[in-house]
Amino acid sequence: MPVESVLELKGIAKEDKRAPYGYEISVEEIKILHKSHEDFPISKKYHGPDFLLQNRHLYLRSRKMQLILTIRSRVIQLIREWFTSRGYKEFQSPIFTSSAVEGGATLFPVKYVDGSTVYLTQSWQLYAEAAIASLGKIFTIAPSFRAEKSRTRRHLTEYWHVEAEIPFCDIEGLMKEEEELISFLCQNVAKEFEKELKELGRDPKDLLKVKPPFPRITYKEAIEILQKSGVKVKYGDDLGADEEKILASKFDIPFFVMFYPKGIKAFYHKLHPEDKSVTLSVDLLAPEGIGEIIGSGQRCDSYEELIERIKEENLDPKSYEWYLDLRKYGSVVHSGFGLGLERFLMWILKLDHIRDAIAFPRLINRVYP
Ligand code: NSS
Repeated sequence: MPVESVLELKGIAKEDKRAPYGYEISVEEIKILHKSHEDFPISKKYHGPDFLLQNRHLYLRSRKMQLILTIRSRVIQLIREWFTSRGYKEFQSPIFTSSAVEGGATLFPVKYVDGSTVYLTQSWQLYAEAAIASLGKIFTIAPSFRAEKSRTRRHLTEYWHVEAEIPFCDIEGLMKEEEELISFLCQNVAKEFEKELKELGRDPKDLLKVKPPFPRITYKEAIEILQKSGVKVKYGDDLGADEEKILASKFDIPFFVMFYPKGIKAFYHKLHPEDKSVTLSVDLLAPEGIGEIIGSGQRCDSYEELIERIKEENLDPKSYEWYLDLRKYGSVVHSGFGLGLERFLMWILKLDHIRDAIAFPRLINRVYP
């Protein structure tokens, strides 16, 4: 029968250590359910990444994709378990939005039914900040969209975003939640998928090491470390994939980078009370050169400070009127984070490229199949 044909076999299953899955069937009866065409495009010979992406619908059947997508499915279950067991409610925000969360450069415009332009969401955050006043602490697992022009190993144009928003929580409390969630996921994946992780080239012991507290450095210290390593960066520069890679090679568990200057972080971050030139922002970077997996921070909760920041960033206060209202009525200290699911999987499963952390990757040059 051609490869990929579907057969129903009847017989006796016997344990056999030599068999790849530990059992062999001595077949007594065969029924052909489907005879495949002869020309299944994927064979044992080497295929380049473009060919496999073009045939992604069939490549999903490979052992590698099967392992990755199985663990991905379990990770999503574990995330829901972690949040709900801690009293978070699951909350959904719209995908069509009228304004930017993470800056205008990566917005995807969509022609709306009334002829106006709307955008695909970059993050649920602004809506989540409205919802916490009603629901308390909340989370979501939803797609986010970024028109990233950068062709790197860690950017998708559509990715799954695990986000949380927490009232009465400052940056300290926020980092505790993040390190506990990440450790919980690493511990459970390491224990449940020992064999599968090894097959993917990840030693489960690497993940068992991931326990709170995670190391912390400030943005300023990060710049000093980079300068000492000979990288040409100066205070105030954003950390790109290359800089993060160098930083991330110095740690073997995830670590926090705190207090980025306001010029390189979104308008919604609260300014540091002792140094208004930096924000109460914190990113979580994964080791082994992966870099940022979480972006997060304490939110600006003062009406006056927020409107000043919106103007400073040359944004239109009119588009953010409803968001400003949240600082007029019952504003509380609050914080939140966003974890890129595929970035996280890329790290824990030791994948070379983010595209393999999702079934049908959307990249700058690919939306087929
Ligand atoms: O832009 S982020 O750093 N932060 C936010 O969107 C906040 N508004 C989240 C929040 O506080 N609720 O993105 C968060 C994470 C980032 O750390 C990456 O892990 C992931 O989202 N991310 C991406 N993953 C894959 N591809 C692309 N293009 C991408 N952009 C961000």
